[in-house]
Amino acid sequence: MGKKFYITTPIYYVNARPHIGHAYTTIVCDTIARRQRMLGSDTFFLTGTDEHGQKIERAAQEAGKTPQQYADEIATEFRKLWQRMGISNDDFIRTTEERHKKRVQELFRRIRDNGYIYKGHYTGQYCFSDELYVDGAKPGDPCPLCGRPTETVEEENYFFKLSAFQDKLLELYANPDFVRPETRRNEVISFVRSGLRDLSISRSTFSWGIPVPDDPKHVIYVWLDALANYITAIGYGSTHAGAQAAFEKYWPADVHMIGKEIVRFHCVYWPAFLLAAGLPLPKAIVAHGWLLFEENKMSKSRGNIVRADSIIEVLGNDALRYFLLREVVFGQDGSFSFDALVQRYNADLANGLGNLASRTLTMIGRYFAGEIPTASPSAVDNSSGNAIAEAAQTVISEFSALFDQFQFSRALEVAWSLVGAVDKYIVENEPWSLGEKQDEASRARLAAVLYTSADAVRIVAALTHPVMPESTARIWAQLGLGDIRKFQLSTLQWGQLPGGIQLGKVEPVFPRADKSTIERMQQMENEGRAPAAAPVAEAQATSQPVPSPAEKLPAAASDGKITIDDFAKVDLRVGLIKVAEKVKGADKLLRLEVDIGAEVRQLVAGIAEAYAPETLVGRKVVIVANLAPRKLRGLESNGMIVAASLEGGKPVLASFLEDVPVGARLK
Ligand code: ME8
Repeated sequence: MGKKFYITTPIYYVNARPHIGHAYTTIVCDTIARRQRMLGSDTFFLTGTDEHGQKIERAAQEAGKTPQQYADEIATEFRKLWQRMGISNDDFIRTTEERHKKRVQELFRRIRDNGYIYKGHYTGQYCFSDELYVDGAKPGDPCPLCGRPTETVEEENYFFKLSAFQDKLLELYANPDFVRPETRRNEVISFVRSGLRDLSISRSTFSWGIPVPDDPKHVIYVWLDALANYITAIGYGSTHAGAQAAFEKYWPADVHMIGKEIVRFHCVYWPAFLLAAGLPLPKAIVAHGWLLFEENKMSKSRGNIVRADSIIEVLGNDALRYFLLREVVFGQDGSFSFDALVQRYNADLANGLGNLASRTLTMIGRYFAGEIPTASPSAVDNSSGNAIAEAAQTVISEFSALFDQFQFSRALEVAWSLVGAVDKYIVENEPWSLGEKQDEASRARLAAVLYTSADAVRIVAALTHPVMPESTARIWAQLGLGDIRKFQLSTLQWGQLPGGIQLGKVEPVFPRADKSTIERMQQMENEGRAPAAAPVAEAQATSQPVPSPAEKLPAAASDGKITIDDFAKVDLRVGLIKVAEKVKGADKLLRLEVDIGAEVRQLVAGIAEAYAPETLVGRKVVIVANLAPRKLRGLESNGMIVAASLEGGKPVLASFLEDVPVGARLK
């Protein structure tokens, strides 16, 4: 094994279900981890959930659950989503696990024994959303991170001597790689230069946390608890020899990947805690920007969330991964929209790499009986082919340099320049015309053209395997190269494609998406529908190539006409809304009682963001009355309310201009 490489995501709060903002960080880390594994590094990739603190305690209370029940449910959602998305994390740490709690107490003891903790009294402002002490603020002042009003906290606390580390921290930031990108580094430097006050690191007015050693009336400040996950998960503070060895091997982390809003905790508090404990510091803290939806940061509190489920079910994991890495300039904020996703998918994947792979392989099938033609020196001796070979070598080195500088979008752009160059090369050399001719020179040129195209496809697949693990594995297998996971990326160079090998079964990897693709994703979003089983993660475990969910597209999108009998199966009725109320803990859902003539039905509808409950009572709507019942948030929903779905997923209820009797059938 080569050098070790340890990378972490933030551990996500369990006050809300995962959305594609969380998926973004996790995908970025997964991609980096996969590349490191391909380069032969002994890689450890950690993610997990942050489960203590007042914010979680309050969210659980609102949901009518104990904090542990609540945390168990949401942590399971995160874990399952990462499995469905094929995320290759080596561990998943939960801060409510015993191993974590004991080791955090050990860290607290060590910092205290080193003289950096003292008891004091805190009166000041606190932001419960960010779990942040806001120094120098007055009652009612907003939180500097999220803008919500702070609350006054007055209690006996343990304090951490953060002020003792000001100079040491500033020395650390002199290393330009420690905090990235530059803008974040400057932000941190100016924050620390403006002066550091000691930090309260315990709370005594609630109990959902890890008890302070020897003083269990206090619980440890949730950020000290959470940040420590990066060392507890790999064995810090354990008495087991194996765990200790893992800690020795993997710590310090090579990259802590975070969103830009938690820079202060990671770049100021975390290194100070480690310095106080006498532990080595992480090598780099890398902060990315936010995914925006409709111009705002995607977040639960704003209610402008898109989940990964609908996208991965309809277009597949790789489409989401490619889109996020290609479309968002890493470090900056980036907008998400279904339109942009589908456009990128079609342009770069369906029409780009997918089309190049399938036309190249289909022609090898047709003209060389599915055997990669041998590229004899005379055959490749044509100048445009040589230009492709040279371009490919340059792409390999540029892609690698850009990728290792976290410039994923540029790296992919560079890789796609090769796809574009080969497309052009194919058009110029017209292999389909060469294929019609039988003379030796034409056959040799045809062999050279198809070999050149196939080797370029191989190179793009190898480079982008960390980004699109499933589809590139399929392309690799179609090229007859076997299991891509066995390929050592550091050896990649032009011309390694062995002539004479037999192609695997050639199938399209990225079928074109059409208008209905967006509608289907939006519809799933609106319904807040949990995805069906987990076909992708399960299929991955087998040795068979994974059929991409996108392959289902043509069937669903085929001109798909139904007969009048099919339509007659849908029982559409006029309903009168009698009761409408919000569903606790679900931003999008309303519970409705709807009179459909013969009976009053309970329905759960994803329309809470578009309609206030009180505006719905007395309104006539259209109901699908014969849908099988299903449960949403524990409530049985008997039927579906019909609505138009607008851009961004906003529902608009179907209604009538004339008066219609309740229970009337629509046909
Ligand atoms: O902050 N765009 O957890 P959290 C991009 N528990 N990334 C986003 C995003 C968006 N719109 N929304 C969330 C916490 N993220 C703490 C961390 S670490 C010791 C403790 C990603 O659930 C991004 O990585 O609020 C961000 O930093 C993280 O989720 C915040 O997750």
